Amino acid sequence: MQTVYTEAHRLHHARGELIDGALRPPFEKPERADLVLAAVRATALGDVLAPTAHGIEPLTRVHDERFLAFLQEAWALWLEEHTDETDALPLAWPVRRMGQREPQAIDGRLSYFSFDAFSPIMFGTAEAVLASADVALTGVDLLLAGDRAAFCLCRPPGHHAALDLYGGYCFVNNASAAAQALLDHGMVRVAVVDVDYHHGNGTQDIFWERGDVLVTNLHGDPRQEYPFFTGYADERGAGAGVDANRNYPLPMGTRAPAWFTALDDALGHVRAFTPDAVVVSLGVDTYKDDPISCFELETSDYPVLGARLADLGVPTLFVMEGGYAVEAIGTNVAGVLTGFEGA
Ligand code: OKP
Ligand code: ZN
Repeated sequence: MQTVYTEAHRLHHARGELIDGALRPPFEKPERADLVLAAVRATALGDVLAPTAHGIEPLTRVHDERFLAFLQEAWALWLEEHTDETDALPLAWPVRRMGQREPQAIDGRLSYFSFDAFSPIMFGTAEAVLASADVALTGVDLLLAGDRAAFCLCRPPGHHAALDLYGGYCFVNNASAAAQALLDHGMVRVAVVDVDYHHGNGTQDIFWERGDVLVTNLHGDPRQEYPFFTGYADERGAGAGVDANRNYPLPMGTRAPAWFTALDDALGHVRAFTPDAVVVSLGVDTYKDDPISCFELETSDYPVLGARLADLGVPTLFVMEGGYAVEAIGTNVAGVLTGFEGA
């Protein structure tokens, strides 16, 4: 399979990440993509291509237009009221017992369009975010042209970004934009398999009332894990989307046997859905040594995951999400992809 990648991800490089009450060196950093690219190049996986520009239109299919416009202008607005010595961060949200009107001040608008304080915006964020979406949409083009699979080396990641909310290091939902683009180019049903350690609340939100996109999600139990307020098993979708959302919250310390049991259940639903394509939100923060996650998958488990996905026998788009154990991220991602190819 081919990989889609661009250096533009480097334009997004947080100065610091709000972690445990302090600004610390970020976990979500450019080196992550560099290491995944190096590992892919070290395998015989296939060519690495640059993305082509798809513009904003495919993103308006899954995001609110005001939200997309805000992401484009946020840094300039921040600079009108702040210096460029800090990244732009929200600090006060419209939660329970408050209204939901969009304010005018940049500080208020950052909060209005976000749900946490560890997804900083800086000078190059908007460009990097659009390039990351282009990576996913270029992968879609490869599937539409007949490739069996493609790897979209997206950074920043996307699965936490909802209709009009950014957070969790995510600004635009690359996997959702890709799924929607597949439908917009003639596919009838698309399934998302989100194997990142964290619940893909954004993807769930975007397709919540949709019956043409099945969203399945394995993740840390929201009673213990970020994003804390989504990811319960009883969240099954609404309206036309009832039963087209399947969550598998798993306890901290989950090891391969229990994880693969949940995966097999999710893949059973995918098979029953008879999708025309599968979009895999590929996070490898399920790895035992991930610094911010608490599952116990081993490097040898990732090729098994790839093989199980290949068994579906459906065109498959891999979209990069999380994974913060930099010493292993490349090996683990390459393991999934080569496991898929070898199956
Ligand atoms: C992004 B992706 C709370 C820490 C929250 C942020 C996790 C963002 C994950 N104690 N950490 O899904 O990998
Ligand atoms: Zn994650």
